Amino acid sequence: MFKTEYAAKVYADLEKKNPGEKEFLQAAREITESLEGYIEKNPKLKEQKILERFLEPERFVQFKVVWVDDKGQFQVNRGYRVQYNSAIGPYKGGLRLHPSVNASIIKFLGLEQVLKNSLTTLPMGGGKGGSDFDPKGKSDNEVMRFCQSFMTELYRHIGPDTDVPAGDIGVGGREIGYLFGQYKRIRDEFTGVLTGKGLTYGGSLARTQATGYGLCYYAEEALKTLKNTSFAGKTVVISGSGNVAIYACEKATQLGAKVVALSDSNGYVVVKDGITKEILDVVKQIKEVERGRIKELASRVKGVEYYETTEKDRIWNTKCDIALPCATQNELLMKDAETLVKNGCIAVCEGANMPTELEAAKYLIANKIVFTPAKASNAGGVATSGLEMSQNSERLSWTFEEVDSKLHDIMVNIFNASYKEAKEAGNPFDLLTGANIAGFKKVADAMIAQGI
Ligand code: NDP
Ligand code: 2IT
Repeated sequence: MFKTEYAAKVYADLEKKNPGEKEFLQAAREITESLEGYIEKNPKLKEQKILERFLEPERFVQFKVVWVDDKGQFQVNRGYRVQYNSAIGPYKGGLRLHPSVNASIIKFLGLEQVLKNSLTTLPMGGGKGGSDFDPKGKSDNEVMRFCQSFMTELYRHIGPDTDVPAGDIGVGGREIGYLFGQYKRIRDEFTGVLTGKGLTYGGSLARTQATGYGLCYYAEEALKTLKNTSFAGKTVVISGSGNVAIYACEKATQLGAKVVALSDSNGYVVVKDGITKEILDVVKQIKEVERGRIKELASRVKGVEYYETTEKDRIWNTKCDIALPCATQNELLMKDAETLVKNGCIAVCEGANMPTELEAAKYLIANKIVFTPAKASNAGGVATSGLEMSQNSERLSWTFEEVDSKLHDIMVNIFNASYKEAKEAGNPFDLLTGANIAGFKKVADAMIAQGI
């Protein structure tokens, strides 16, 4: 619900211009609702239509990607890059490869990225891209041919001082390698045009771990401040079993928690005694090396139960103190939020982008659950991408400890910034409003300074 006519009109106009774009409109609504109070107090923002300008992407590119599969058949996919906002630095944000990818998803991710990148305090604007290509079941050569074709179009839109893509769902070290190789060949330039690169060609130590570790650093700070507690001794449920989930599991365990569940898009595993380092090594082998299903953990490790996910049978039914949604958007519904609260859960900390439905997020905040919004608590990945860019620029590489300690400081700073704004806006538990205001302030200021 909007409190001002102005915000209601901005949103209604956006709805008209972007019909049917469910995820984009959801993110835009949430941001507009959070910012309206702040905008009312700063008339200049309204005069210069900063919110309207902020919600409109600077550029949106859609292109054709044709490639040949192992059987010699032609395949056609659709590629995207949204260059959302460059007020505070070159566009920066990941590439997603998943059959569900469409304009709405790319735009919601790009919009979120603008605020997230601002929160990191590093000089990065926001962008996002990807394709409806499905990497599941494809050979390495098929993935390589797709990535080469994708980059053959994308290269003209990006560059180390223009737009720096990275990984997201379906894009990890393998894909970044093929994309980087093709960019280098076309441009004849060895530059830091992508982040998440391999360690032998300009990647940063700790980038692989960064999003999951950063999530736990932020959550630890939030737990301390809002509930005077910590991960130690807590039972944790994590959805997903990809890059973010695996390293969130690793860090939560190091901080003394017991992680009892992980999932993928088919189902979830429950490990009553907790996922030890040894069990997580098996998960890494299945997911990172073999690209298999989480179900296989049950046949390889004793004491692991597997459940197919259904409407009713959901990972969030597993009793826990802390829930870390780390798979995808809108995976935690209102009914899941109710179950979590009923079961005594004290914190929901988002690793994925917009994993919690807006109504569910509001419900959690109203119930004084420590709710940490994605754009703040998953910013560790892109923050470390920013550190990779710094290392590439000075042609040096820093140690794991150096990068990890910078990541930790950045996450604590992001918590403090979002908490300060949440308190000023009237509710210390509303880190969602806090993060939106803290991220927006800097971008709005830079937009005003640079004129139209
Ligand atoms: P991965 O591709 O490594 O893993 C994705 C995981 O989520 C897999 O377990 C996957 O299961 C599951 N998943 C994906 N789509 C769906 C779906 N539609 N329904 C159910 N489960 C799904 O991606 P990441 O771990 O990198 O990304 C996870 C989330 O974190 C995304 O929201 C991403 O935007 C966000 N994020 C990632 C960052 C990064 O640095 N990588 C940084 C910040 C945020 P399956 O294998 O069955 O598809
Ligand atoms: O959503 C995200 O922040 C990412 N997928 C990481 C982006 C990046 O540029 O590292």
